[in-house]
Amino acid sequence: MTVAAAAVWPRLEDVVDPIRRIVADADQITCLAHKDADADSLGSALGFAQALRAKGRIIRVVVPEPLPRLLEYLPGFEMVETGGAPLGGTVFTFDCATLGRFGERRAEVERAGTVVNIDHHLSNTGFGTINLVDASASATGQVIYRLLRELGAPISPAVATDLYAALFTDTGGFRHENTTEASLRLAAALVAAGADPGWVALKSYKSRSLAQVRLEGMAVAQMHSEMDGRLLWSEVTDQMLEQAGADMQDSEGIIDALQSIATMQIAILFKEHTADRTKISVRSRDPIDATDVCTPFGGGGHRRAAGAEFGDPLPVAERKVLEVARRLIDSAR
Ligand SMILES: [Mn+2]
Repeated sequence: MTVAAAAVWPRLEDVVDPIRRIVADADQITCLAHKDADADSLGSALGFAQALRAKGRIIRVVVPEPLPRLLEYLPGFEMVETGGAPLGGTVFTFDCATLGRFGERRAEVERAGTVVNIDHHLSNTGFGTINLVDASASATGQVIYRLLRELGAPISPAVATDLYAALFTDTGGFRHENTTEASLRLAAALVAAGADPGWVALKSYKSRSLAQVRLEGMAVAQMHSEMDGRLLWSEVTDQMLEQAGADMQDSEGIIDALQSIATMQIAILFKEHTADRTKISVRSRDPIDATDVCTPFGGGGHRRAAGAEFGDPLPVAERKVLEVARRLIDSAR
């Protein structure tokens, strides 16, 4: 169950002064994206970091392992660290709803002196010292843009490009239901500030490797359809990765093929990370909430896109999740 907690979050104007003080006083600031970082999380972190660097602050950008190499087009990507030095005393987090999103960095976030949690997930648990959560924002990048403007930080073409990529991809190229007047107006402002929409679209959706497309072909070819096509699911196994010459990062995008089918109410991609570690990506259409498929297993996300991680082998995870999905579709009839 998602709880309508949005009203209790402090507003931007209530937290901007404390954030301004934190930025001014910190010896070093670490910008932390979530594991399996997407362009919203990492683009927000990189955009924020570069804007504050321009103000002379010492900033690091850290991502839990592994390095998300598909995002190397984001301006500033060369500053991204995985592993290495521990997080500093002041940590900003981007697009992370729960502490579970930090993977092996979780304990460090819990120990950090000050955590500024910036996000747009309704399900955010408010783990920060300061929480700037706006569930009405289409992307965390949108929240970052407003914050940077309030802080009087410059929006350079590099910052604009990172935030545009965040907004563009979290709205599925301005096709998802979270595309709003505000997000389209922000897109125009970011283009005015130097983002190139054609280039970001090329890098986001038209720069795939052969291995990625081959892997998608395999996953689509063996897709399962149940309940008159309402439930669509497939899997990526270790063996498929080997056959396609791909790695798990290349499975990005397969779920989009599944969710493009007209009858779809729930689409699920099961990913075999290790023999006893499975991850799922879930998409849904009305009246089904994708988070309802994932929260029973400790996952979460948004109404239309969610995920979860299991300490189970692939077949076990499939059995558990498909049971929940079938029940949700049954009760939605
Ligand atoms: Mn996001």
